[in-house]
Amino acid sequence: MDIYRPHKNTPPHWFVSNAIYMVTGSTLHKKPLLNADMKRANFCETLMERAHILGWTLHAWAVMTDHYHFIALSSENALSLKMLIQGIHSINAKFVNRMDNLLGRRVWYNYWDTCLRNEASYCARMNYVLLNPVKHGLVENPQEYPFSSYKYFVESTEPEFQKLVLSQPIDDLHMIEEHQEIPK
Ligand code: NI
Repeated sequence: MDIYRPHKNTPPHWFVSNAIYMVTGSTLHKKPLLNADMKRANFCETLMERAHILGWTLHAWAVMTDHYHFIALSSENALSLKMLIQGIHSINAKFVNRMDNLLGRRVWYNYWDTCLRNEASYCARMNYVLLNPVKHGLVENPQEYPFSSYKYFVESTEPEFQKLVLSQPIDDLHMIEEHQEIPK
């Protein structure tokens, strides 16, 4: 399967203070509603498309069957994050429901976002997102997972940056998944 690429083919840059967000979104009741490749492919395409339209620059993403994570540099208007997420949820839900023949069913439940305050936190979260399909047992090698940015990251960033990100400890980030039950 092809690698999903952001429209603006600029490689992720280093950390920018107070402008990079990590977002985690979950399906309703954490049901594995994105249980087909086409559904996750649609999510990736929609994420690229909407981020491009609203001026957000994607740094990393991973889309699983019941949740997703992404890291992106904000557009000039950080408040457009809500619009970005609502657009993605709505477009993807329609696609998923069309495939399942369940018009109007709620697919996406909510999302949680954090503005990343320092480079250490940024690098650890980049690593966390890139390795998330492995963490959730979907693949053994992150390269094998088409619905994450791992390949894009390896192909479009400098080796030193990759080494830095991939050497970050992620053990203390488990709360990112656990926090998903807290409604926003
Ligand atoms: Ni996860």
